[in-house]
Amino acid sequence: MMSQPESTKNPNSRPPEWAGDGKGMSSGVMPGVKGGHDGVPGATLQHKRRKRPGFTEQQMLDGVRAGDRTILGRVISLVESNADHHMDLAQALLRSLLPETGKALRIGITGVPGAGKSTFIDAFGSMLTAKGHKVAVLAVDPSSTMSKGSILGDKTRMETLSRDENAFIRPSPSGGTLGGVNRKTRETMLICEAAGFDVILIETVGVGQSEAAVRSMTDFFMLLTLTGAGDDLQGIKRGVMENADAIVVNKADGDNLLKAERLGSELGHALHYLKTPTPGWQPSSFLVSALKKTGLEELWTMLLKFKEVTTENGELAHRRSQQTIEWMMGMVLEQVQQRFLSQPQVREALPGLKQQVAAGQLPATTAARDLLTAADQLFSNNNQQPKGSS
Ligand SMILES: Nc1nc2c(ncn2[C@@H]2O[C@H](COP(=O)(O)OP(=O)(O)OP(=O)(O)O)[C@@H](O)[C@H]2O)c(=O)[nH]1
Ligand SMILES: [Mg+2]
Repeated sequence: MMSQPESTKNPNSRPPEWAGDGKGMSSGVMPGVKGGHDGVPGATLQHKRRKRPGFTEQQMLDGVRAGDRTILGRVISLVESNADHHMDLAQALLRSLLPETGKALRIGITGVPGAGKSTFIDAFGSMLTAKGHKVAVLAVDPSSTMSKGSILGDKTRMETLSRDENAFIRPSPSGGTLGGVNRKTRETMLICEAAGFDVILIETVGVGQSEAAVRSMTDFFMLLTLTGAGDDLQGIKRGVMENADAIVVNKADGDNLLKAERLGSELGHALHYLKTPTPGWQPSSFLVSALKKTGLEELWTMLLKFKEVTTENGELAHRRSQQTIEWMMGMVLEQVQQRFLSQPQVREALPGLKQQVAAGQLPATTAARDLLTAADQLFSNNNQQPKGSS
């Protein structure tokens, strides 16, 4: 990150506390306006601003390990930051904490808006904390950057859990790209595990890409569904069903109970004819009411069974190592793509080549080769042509 030239810096500003010596900060914090607020004279602030204490790396490590919520929040903010010096520190912390990660059961929850995911997580999470578990709730919702309202923004829907000291709720990071949100959520999950949370619930909206992201970071993937609103058997995409380790029909209460029971048995039947996402595990359907808190115990019993079966047959360990490798490769490929597309030669040549390809004047393969040749310096080492590039 570029630091601002000294001459343009406001002499009255200082780096924020958490920035250490402030190197690399492009802006500073201005002292408050005396005797007024927002330029309104006399409207003095009643309360004193509490200074955020700075923590050393060791204090942060100890704090996370001890489950200190303030420090946990601070470390997650570092993980979520896009500033290079925060990223370096976050990576150092993660590296030290890595041996303490991996102990939680990681559960992904998807479903259309209004399926009752937040209500369900509130009820299910509260049941688990009552059993002595520590529950972390995270979200993957790339749209939250645009709409400003995260799916977890409505903490009112998780009223019980948000007041529970054995629960920790973190809304979806505003990371811009799905890749950014993806990395931040994964690393937040690891930090939460090091802090002793043994159940991680990750909520996502029922759209392809973020669903796939959550599937790729969890042990168990649960589809929460409901009757009506076109979300019956035909309404559920086969691909989503084939990804689910269980399908949970929510709102099985009141007038809706009979319909829910019918859908539940249809789904249970259908699941037997579909590909299963986890070798050695047969997905089935469940009925719950997040509102009336019914069916939740059965669900937990099933999740424990899943853990037992996949630990025994090695699938859990295999899935996790595959996920981590794919994640690493994903990050590399994303960077390579970004660097390639930002090469001046590529940026210069691309519009013209696209036009010619669209107009049918140039074969796509030729254009692709021309483009790669234009950017060869990106891949070459000491001007050596990479193998197979001709
Ligand atoms: N009858 C009944 N209503 C429920 C149940 N669970 C949730 N609801 C209601 O369904 C509505 C949507 O619930 P949410 O928990 O916000 O649903 P969501 O899936 O998190 O929705 P988004 O965050 O918008 O994707 C709310 O009005 C809830 O009160 C249930 O088990 N039974
Ligand atoms: Mg919600």
